[in-house]
Amino acid sequence: NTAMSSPYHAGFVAVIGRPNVGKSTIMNGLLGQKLSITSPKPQTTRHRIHGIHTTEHFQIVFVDTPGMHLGASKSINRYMNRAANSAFGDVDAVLFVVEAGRWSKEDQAVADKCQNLDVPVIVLVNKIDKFKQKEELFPFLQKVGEKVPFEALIPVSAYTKSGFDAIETEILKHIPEQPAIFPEDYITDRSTRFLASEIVREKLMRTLGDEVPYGATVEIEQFKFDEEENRWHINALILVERPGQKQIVIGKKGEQIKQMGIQARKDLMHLLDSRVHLELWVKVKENWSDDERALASLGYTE
Ligand code: GDP
Ligand code: K
Ligand code: MG
Repeated sequence: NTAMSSPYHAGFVAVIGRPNVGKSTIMNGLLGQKLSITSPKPQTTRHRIHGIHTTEHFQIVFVDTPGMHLGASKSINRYMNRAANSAFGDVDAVLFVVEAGRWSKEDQAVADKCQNLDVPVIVLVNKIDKFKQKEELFPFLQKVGEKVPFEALIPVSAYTKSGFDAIETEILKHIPEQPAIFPEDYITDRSTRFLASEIVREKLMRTLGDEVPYGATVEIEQFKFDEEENRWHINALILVERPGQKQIVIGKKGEQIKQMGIQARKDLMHLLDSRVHLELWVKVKENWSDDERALASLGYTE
């Protein structure tokens, strides 16, 4: 074959939008691997995280972000907005995710930010699987198109992966010709230890009711491979803000925390490709989410 191979492309793409539109689910879907945690609760993603998708022809570094939300009064909420905003810097394109059929003030605030960007904005209208009749979507697509200065507007579903080929094609138009930025076997900028703490936190977000998860964070206290036992030993400390929350996390006869442990362990074995011994502990640390020093020591640093 004498055909010239096409030049290599590599670049950064930020995934932005208000909480709960499906940013993390979309990034995981594009990566073909679950990296960023997801749940039906807003503010599941608290930290910026890179997901690196490398092929023979291109490397796309997705930057998943916490959802931008209005009225961030607590320190942790301000941290999340900072993490989201900082993703705008030095990217080659932005994926602005919105939810089909729903446009709120928070979407408008993100759209307003997009007005001043000098990088292309690709709008993804996600969750179209919720619409049986595609025609029902047209007025919404039109409305969104009028509000955002977009390069492309793509209806997608992270559940069915409808529209995913179009996302990749569109991104490739905007990332520069250059060699890969990260080694080809890198999947993220985050440590395995960080990913482990996120897996435990995901179980909290998914399992507990509405109030507790926002007051909870996870610290990995031990993370080591035992050669003799041929398995990882992981101790994770769940920090909550009040004694009542601790009781809820533990549950009646410890049933709640046991179930979360079972689910987290399953994901950790998958992540580490190894057997895992997991211990979960719960401790009260009052007001950690509104205390700058506590936040920094718990890894909430830019
Ligand atoms: P983020 O806060 O924007 O990162 O949103 P997540 O990725 O955590 O997703 C929020 C919720 O929306 C979760 O319950 C997801 O399972 C759900 N979700 C994500 N993508 C889709 C989709 O394409 N269709 C439907 N029906 N739900 C979705
Ligand atoms: K979420
Ligand atoms: Mg997220």
